[in-house]
Amino acid sequence: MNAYEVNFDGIIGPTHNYAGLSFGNLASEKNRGSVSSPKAAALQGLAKMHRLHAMGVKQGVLPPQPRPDFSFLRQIGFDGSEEQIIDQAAAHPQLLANAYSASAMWAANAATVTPSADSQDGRVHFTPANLATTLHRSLEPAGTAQVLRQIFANPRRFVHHRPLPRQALFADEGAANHVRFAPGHGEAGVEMLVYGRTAQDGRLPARYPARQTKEACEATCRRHRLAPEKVLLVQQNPAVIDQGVFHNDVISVANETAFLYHEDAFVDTPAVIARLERMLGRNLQRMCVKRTQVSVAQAVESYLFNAQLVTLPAGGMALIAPLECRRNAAVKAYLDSLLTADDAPVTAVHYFDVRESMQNGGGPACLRLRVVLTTEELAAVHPHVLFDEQLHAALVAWVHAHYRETLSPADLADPALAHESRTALKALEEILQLHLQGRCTLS
Ligand code: SUG
Repeated sequence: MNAYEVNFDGIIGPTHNYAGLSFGNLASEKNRGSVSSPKAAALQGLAKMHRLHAMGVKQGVLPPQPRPDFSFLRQIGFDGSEEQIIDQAAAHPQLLANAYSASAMWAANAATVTPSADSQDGRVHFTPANLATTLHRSLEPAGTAQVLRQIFANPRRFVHHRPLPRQALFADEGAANHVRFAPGHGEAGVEMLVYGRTAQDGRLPARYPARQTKEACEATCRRHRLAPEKVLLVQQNPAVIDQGVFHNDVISVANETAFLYHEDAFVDTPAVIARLERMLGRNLQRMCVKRTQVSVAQAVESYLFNAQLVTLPAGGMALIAPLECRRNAAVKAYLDSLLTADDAPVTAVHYFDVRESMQNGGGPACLRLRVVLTTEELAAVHPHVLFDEQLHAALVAWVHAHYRETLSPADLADPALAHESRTALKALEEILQLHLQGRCTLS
């Protein structure tokens, strides 16, 4: 089956800021209160998409969500006009920051997606993540569902599930904890879902939250009609969660049968690898990073595993790594060694500046949602979100027209920001031909 992996990157929204909202995400905590640059952030994201597109990798975009989320602010008791709501909420800066978060940029947490080759009904399945663990991210699922339904509209090809119940037992963070292995994108594969906790087992991180449950993974597999013998549920190592690995994509990444992972990624990592190879019926192209090569702390600092591992149209695989990997001597040495190894599948490493996102704990892989599509499915995608030179130029011009150079936490109290953000999204609706304002009831 002819199929492609399309990377749908979240466009970084005009209210991108550093509010320290994610406990257990070390970068978010460290940069709380820093001044952000929404314009630089969005341009960095677009530059990454542009370069991947130029490399021949299929690329799409997902829009930012309307922020601040006025329906949330009304729900928690602020009322009156838009200005009055912001004025009241400004007395509770943390609540206002939650309403203003541009966190939908991290599209790897938007949804879990199963390609049609893996689902028993031959359709592509989407479950928007409920993101139940953090308040700011729990505001995303309705907007995400609305957008995914518009982009993947044909019910003969695409199935949209509702987010799982927004409750601790079903806490779900989407594709960041979902890893697919297959000999080729279009072939049936094995889906590995990684959880941090389960109601049946007492092993928990001691310090930081485990954001994904086994129960959520099981529910997703049932809904997506995955054959049980093609699913592996794996527990993330609680000790690495406590070192800042809040999603699996901060400690492992796979593409086709290539697997880059840290030896401490899972509870009993060697057993996970052995089971995967049995289920796949073939060997993985293993790139196991030892703690003597790169410690978990260095992995979290550099976001080595939050690289994108992509198949190049001309053959080989490229690793799309954050610049921070080049600056870390141990990580750089490891990546250099990959390129010279005879049997490593990685044929190129490209370093990208996504610093504005990195400072909130989001690397190159966090910024994209992988969707494997056959030629026919790709033809059924809303065409205005598929990346080309024209869309790139339109989005760059749009960012220059609507984004602030800088944003400090105090700026969130300025009602002008809400109006700017809304004007920007209205203009984006025209460019992408999408309806984005559904949840935002501005007076
Ligand atoms: O959920 N940061 C995001 C980063 C998400 C990274 N995604 C993946 N690993 N796939 C999070 O913790 C910080 C927002 C703030 O503090 O202002 C934030 O939400």
